[in-house]
Amino acid sequence: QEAHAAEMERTFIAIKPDGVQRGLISEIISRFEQKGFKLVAIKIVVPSKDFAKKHYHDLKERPFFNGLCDFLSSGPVFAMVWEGEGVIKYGRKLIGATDPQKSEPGTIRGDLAVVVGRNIIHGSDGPETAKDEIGLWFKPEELVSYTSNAEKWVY
Ligand code: RTP
Repeated sequence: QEAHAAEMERTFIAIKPDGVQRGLISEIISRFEQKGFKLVAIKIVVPSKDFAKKHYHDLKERPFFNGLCDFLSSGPVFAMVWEGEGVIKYGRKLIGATDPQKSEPGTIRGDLAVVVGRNIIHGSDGPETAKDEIGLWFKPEELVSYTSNAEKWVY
């Protein structure tokens, strides 16, 4: 009840090209929506390779970096910002472990993916990356502040 939109936590969630091509957009939105999180921004875009490199800059020393950036820029990515209490950490929980072989059943990757290179979804791993990633993918005016009808019952 004391939760107000202005002070609510936000995270960046993206359905990667494999998730989009496999028709998993609505399934993934449902899981966040049903939990009680609020969708405040969306866009579907094919990122350039340079943009993908910016998004994954933390991983630039890793052997899979180039292939990962090629893959992210290979087709449409469904980018979202979700808002809610604890959404950064709990969003990662909904997503499941990076390697779908290790993700628990009930998680998005556990239920819907098989291999690490095609793990269908990305979620910010902390408050700093959430802020950076939201800023990279969205302009401030693309984020919508509103009171959802659900939230007076969620909080
Ligand atoms: P994400 O950033 O996509 O949410 O994934 P994450 O935090 O769970 O995992 P991270 O370690 O940041 O890796 C980013 C993405 O790189 C791909 N990856 N491939 N051994 C491999 O081939 C390998 N390891 C990681 C995955 O797509 C992972 O989501």
